[in-house]
Amino acid sequence: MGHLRKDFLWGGAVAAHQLEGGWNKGGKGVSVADVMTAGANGVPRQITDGVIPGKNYPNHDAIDFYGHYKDDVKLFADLGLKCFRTSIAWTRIFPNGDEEEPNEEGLQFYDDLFDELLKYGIEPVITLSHFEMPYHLVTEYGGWRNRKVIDFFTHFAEVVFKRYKNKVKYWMTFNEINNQANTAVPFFLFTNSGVEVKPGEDAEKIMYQAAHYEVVASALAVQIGHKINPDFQIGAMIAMVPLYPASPDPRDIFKAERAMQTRYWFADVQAGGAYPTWLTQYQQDKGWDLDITLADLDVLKAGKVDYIGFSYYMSNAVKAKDNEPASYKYEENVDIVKNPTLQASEWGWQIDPQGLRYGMNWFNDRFHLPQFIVENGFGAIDKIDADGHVHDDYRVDYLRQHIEQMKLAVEVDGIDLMGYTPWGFIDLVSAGTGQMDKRYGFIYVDKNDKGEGTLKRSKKDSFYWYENVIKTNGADL
Ligand code: BGP
Repeated sequence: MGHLRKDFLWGGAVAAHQLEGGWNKGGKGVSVADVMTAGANGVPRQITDGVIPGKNYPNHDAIDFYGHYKDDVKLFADLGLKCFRTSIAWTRIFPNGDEEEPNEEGLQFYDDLFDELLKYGIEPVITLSHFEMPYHLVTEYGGWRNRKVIDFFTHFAEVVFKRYKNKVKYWMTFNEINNQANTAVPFFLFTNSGVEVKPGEDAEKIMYQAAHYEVVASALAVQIGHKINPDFQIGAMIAMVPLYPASPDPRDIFKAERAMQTRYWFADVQAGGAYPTWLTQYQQDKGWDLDITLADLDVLKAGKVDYIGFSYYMSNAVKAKDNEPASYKYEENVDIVKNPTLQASEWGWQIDPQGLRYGMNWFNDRFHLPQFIVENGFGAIDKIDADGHVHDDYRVDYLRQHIEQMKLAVEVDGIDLMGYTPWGFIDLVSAGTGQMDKRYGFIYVDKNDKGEGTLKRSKKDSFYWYENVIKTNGADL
């Protein structure tokens, strides 16, 4: 029977634009996150072309971690965190993205933050681009539609790898790079790639081109990073949402297979170093003249990641259409059906702890690499009770059940797992809704959807529970 590593990285995860605020402080430029409005009552977030007076731009101030990081890191130390996953805001380092020289004030901010973490023995785990890139690269270059952005990104990567080579060991390139596989939701392409699809354009083709440049950039970053410090561990970051067949009908089973292939080819490329045959064939059959060169394919082979980082929140089920085309093309907005065996959160995210073990086995059998669960958690509307505290037993239940499955994957299935960092362990702006009140935290932050509140931090019940989980290395759940 296997067991959790002795130095298992129990931690917490956040992303720069969802908690830092200070969107125009310290020389920072405008990022794609800064031009997105908050959604409300089922209305999705809007992608704007700038800052519209009177609109709610929740990422501008977020929870002002930029101004509170010292006190916050002290709280993280109280919680007992072994690691802290955040991202570097690309726009703090290169405000426009295409400069030669970095912004020293931005570099200094992360130096100070990493020093503060290391002071308490908390290891930084850093994502280079978490749903974020300079907005200037969108307006001037079309975001990741443009091959030039590979150079801008690798320059950014090289600068931060060099600067923090003695402070940061664990890195990831692009957050949830595979979310953009769902081209029916414009939000994903914009946050992943800084791409806006114009009427009449083929979103799918554009996605495959942009994603190709990103995987090439990611593979180059892996090579650059290893040269700067051979001890770096540089991972992929994949959103794992297992897609089950809706029934035992072989057509549903093949549909689910194609759905998994469509969502996870990014892992084939980043961890396996090559495109899967079905996709190369599909792209050829479409007659797309994609800019994918032989030299790029060599880069992909030479820049395989060291580990699979992934998020896990839910699973889905898919059903074949009556007249499936030979391609069995998977379209998320059409092919997903409700799984009657599962309950869902208020946002329709189906709760499936065992799906975590399934996803881990799926990755393990394909790539034989260490894994790192870098997001997992339960978004809910918390209520402050009469005693002034949040009693979030529902959150503890969710996490306990998922950690149990994670342990089975390690102990029974023999999977090598580096760590576990629950998402949004301090309340922050939701990426999907842009709201504050979809909360994941163990630490409550006094701020509501309208932007009102004192920003005061306080401990929820889940804080004390997780503190004990870490203390007992997961023995006491
Ligand atoms: C992942 C993202 C995070 C995050 C989380 C929860 O997709 O990597 O940035 O926010 O999901 O999603 P949401 O905030 O929409 O509830």
